[in-house]
Amino acid sequence: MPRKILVTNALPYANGDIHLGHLVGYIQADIWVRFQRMRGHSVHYVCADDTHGTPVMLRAEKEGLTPEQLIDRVHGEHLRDFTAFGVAFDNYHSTHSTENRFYAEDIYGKLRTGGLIDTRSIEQYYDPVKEMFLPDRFIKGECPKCGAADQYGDNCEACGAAYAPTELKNPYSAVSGAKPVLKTSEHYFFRLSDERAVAFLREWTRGTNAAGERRLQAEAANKMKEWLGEEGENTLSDWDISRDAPYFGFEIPGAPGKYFYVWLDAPIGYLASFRNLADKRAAAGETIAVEDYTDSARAAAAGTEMVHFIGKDILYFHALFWPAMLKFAGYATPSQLCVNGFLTVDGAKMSKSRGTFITAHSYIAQKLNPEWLRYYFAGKSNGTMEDVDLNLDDMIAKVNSDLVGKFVNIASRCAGFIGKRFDGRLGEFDASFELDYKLKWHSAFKTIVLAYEERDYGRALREIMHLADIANQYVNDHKPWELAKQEGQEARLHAVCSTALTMFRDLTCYLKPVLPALAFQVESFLAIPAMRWQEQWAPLPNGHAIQPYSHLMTRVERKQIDALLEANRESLAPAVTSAPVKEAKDAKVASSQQRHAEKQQHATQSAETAAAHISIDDFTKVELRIARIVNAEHVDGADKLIRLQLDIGETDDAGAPKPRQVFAGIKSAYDPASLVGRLTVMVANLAPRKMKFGMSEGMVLAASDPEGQTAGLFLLSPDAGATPGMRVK
Ligand code: B3M
Ligand code: ZN
Repeated sequence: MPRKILVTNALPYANGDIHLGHLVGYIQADIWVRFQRMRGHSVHYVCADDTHGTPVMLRAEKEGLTPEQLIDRVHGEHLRDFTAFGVAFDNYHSTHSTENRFYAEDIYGKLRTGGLIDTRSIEQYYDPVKEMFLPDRFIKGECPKCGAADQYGDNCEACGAAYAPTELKNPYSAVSGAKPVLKTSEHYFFRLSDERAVAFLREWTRGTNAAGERRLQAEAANKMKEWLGEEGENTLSDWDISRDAPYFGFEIPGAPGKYFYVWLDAPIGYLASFRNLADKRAAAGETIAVEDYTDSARAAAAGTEMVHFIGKDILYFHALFWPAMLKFAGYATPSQLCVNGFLTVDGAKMSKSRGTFITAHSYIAQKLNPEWLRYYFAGKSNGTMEDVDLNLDDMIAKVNSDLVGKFVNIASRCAGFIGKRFDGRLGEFDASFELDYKLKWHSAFKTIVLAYEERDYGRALREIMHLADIANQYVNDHKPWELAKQEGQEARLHAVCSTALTMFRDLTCYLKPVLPALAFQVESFLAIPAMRWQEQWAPLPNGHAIQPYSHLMTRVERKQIDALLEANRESLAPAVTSAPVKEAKDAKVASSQQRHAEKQQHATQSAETAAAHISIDDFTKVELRIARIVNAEHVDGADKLIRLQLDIGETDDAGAPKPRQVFAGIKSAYDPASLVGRLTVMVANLAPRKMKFGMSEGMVLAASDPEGQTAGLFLLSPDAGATPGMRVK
């Protein structure tokens, strides 16, 4: 029975760029959606921008835009970035939409009728200059615990303490700089502490999805236990769902001047985007029965599922408020939450000064292949809430060895013969290998399906690469390049290449959820329809005509990654914004922007006094590697240079070693013959330089006295044990 699944990704907030940290969760969801579809299930995949709230309102004001203008622009940018990374939503909508207003009012109205909305007076900080209540993040002051200056109203970044904004010493408004005053106002609350809500959440936590998988990952279920407390206990508090004007959002019906808090209507945006999708499809003559997914009774009858992919920082909203809101408004509740961890880069938090706060757009602008990242993130996903580390050297190694070295290599070694020798037509699958391969394919199939289903993509890829090893072994054993030279081996050559290409097709099919663009290219190269996952294996048919092979994927070079980091490195100079910045009303009070600029200035000054030193970041920009000198020769017409060929472990697309050529000014000290075979250290990421005698692709390191080589020149060598390609740091 095909499953009917509505899949969502968390809605990115409309005041910032999409970065690689976001992409972890989006890529995970997109892979899952593609996998389910290839299995024949029906999936609707929707997302939207999360547009309401104070940050959007203030950001728009700073940029001299209306909130609507800002969110329009950001919507375009976000959609552009997702599309570039192959994250293919069926609909990318907005929470600032008529559909969202409808659902927000409907859900709120039903909760109110059900006795789950309360009003209460609360005291809150108010900015008398800006005439607005201040959210915690917009109040700053000295930490009540450690005294650190400029800390936010909810927690201290210096000592980690959490507190209420009213506990801050010398508080000031981060919006105007004014001293905030306490003011009372009436707020609306969702009564999450109601016994019905608590009982429902306890039961909901224990559920499973239609494939029998637990609704919550183990870590998420544990968090729920912590939040819900022991059976019979009630540890939940009511949730404040209103904000006072001025606020960018939806006004609460019957409550002038009161707005729904952004987090109330944010998840409702899932439903709004879905409804909007259905309306668009209806205009094209296709029906999506929205209520089969949103109405609790109808969803139960239709057996539909609603699966949310989210980051671990927003679990609380999705596991407590959201299901309870839906439940008590008569809506279908989520079938499953798929929660991902945070992204670290090279083992550390993403950092603007290191250039590891990498925006999706910069990655595309630097012309890096988005499928490199999809592959790497997939390999690091195991279906848990653990953080994912993007280790840049590891990513280069994985992509180059798995995708280029193992996978693409199969096609590039065999396709040419089919074109040149057999008029582009395939022959028989190798009969002596068929039974063996079929068994391997079948056992891989089972593992891979299960791994994808559980979002343990790392396991799926390991199994796929195992199958790629089998295919490469087959090609290595039968050596088509040798068969091609031998008399009377035509039929054998034909079978070997055709067999390899069928295996290549199988691998592509398994990789397709992760690498959709590459799979699409392969489908046109092999001249086959869009691949699906079939339980039955059959080879590409004898006589089938394929297209000429053209290059499928290039290797990642470290210098591309370095350029990416460089493009994302925030300079220490005060940031120049092109957008107009409004003057603070009271010029004597430093606005948060000014404070920010001041901080930056301090940083610049200290960077200047330290000019005699470089930072570790500067040093790590230099990519030093162990190199083996595989050839050395005199250069005709050059009296100082020796032409070196240096092996640093790099290979060409066919897997053959590909040494670098470097011209080194060491002729006065070395006889070329004495250099061959020895190890030294090279700078591997120096921009290639065109010299009179050819390209020089790096530099070797040698010591000399400062005056002028009176004492000679001394090439560096590593201690025994170092091997070509090792990084020197
Ligand atoms: N916009 C996440 C954030 O900006 C939030 C997600 C909403 S999902 C309904 O931190
Ligand atoms: Zn502190």
